[in-house]
Amino acid sequence: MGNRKMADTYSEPTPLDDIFDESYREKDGPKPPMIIVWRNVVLMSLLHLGALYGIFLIPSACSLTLLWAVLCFVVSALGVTAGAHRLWSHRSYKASLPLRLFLAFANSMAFQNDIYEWSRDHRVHHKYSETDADPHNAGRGFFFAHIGWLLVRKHPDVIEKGKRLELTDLKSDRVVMIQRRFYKLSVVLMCFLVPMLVPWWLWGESLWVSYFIPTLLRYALVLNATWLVNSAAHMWGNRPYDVNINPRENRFVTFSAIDLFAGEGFHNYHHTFPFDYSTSEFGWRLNLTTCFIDLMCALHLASDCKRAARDVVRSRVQRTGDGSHRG
Ligand code: ST9
Ligand code: ZN
Ligand code: ZN
Repeated sequence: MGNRKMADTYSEPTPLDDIFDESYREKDGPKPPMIIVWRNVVLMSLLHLGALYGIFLIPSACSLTLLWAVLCFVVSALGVTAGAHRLWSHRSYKASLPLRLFLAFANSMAFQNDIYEWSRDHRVHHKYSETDADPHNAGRGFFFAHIGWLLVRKHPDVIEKGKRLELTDLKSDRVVMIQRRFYKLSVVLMCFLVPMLVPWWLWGESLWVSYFIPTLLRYALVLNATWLVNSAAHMWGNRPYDVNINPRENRFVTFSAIDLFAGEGFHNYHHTFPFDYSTSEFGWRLNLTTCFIDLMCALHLASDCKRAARDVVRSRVQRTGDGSHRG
């Protein structure tokens, strides 16, 4: 099949600004004070209270509404994993215009900052992991890496180093720049109006239930699943590919099951080979995003999937792994 052929084409990593920079040193002296952004604290608290309330409403929802919530979850997750992450942050495959448009709308449904900002922060995260220049530096603890970083002003090094990143590929992608320009409007439409109005319009669900389940609860779940990769996957688990870095393979951490299902739980592999479109060496196993990209390749909507060569992975496992690799 065409898609398998493309997926098996092993390629060299693209020279992107997402490679760990060992030369960076944190500045000496006291750390800058932490400035809390109270607006974000209030909004995030309200979102999570609304999502909790949504859980209690589940028994009163139509089954179609619950199915719709799952569909919105999957679409928003793909906007993050296949879109902002594997396509735009790492350029691990190429996507046609229709696919990029779909992924941009799906990304707005996930409401995690626009693609440009997400990818810039993510490249700086890979390049300066676990340092002051990492936006969600896991060295500052679970809470900071998970949500705390969105509740305080950024460390100046994140901005300083981020401004030096090579981002011309993002700037020259019209889909990325148009999504950035109309970001607020696209979020109102995709994250709030569409998830809320479809169940009400098509099968008569109450607006109340539609607001709390497919909208707020689904949004909060996708956010937390994503944040777990920054927190849990940087703290707990094995390091079969590189024991010298913090990101882990946390397949046994139960609460990251969603990330594993999406194919983003293989985080030690991903930080070692960030250009690999599959973020894992195990193909479709626990990797819905890879299934999706392969399907897109089969439909000729995606191409040029990059993979780490098997022998390179194997020698890396032997050279720097922690011995837990089970090929
Ligand atoms: C969200 C993002 O949730 C989640 C990202 C997660 C990433 C996970 C990755 C893991 C791998 C993928 C796994 C996927 C798994 C999915 C599974 C799904 C099932 N470089 O930002 P400001 C500039 S968002 C260069 O205001 P402050 C900036 O351009 C949630 N420059 O900083 C600006 O300059 P200018 C919803 C940078 O004031 C200036 O600095 N959104 C960089 O410190 C100020 O920028 C929110 O909650 C950079 N890296 O505020 C909103 N960064 O003025 C959150 C900044 O010239 N954001 N600059 O334009 C905010 O409110 C603020 O950003 C802040 C910091 C309060 C956090
Ligand atoms: Zn990444
Ligand atoms: Zn990471």
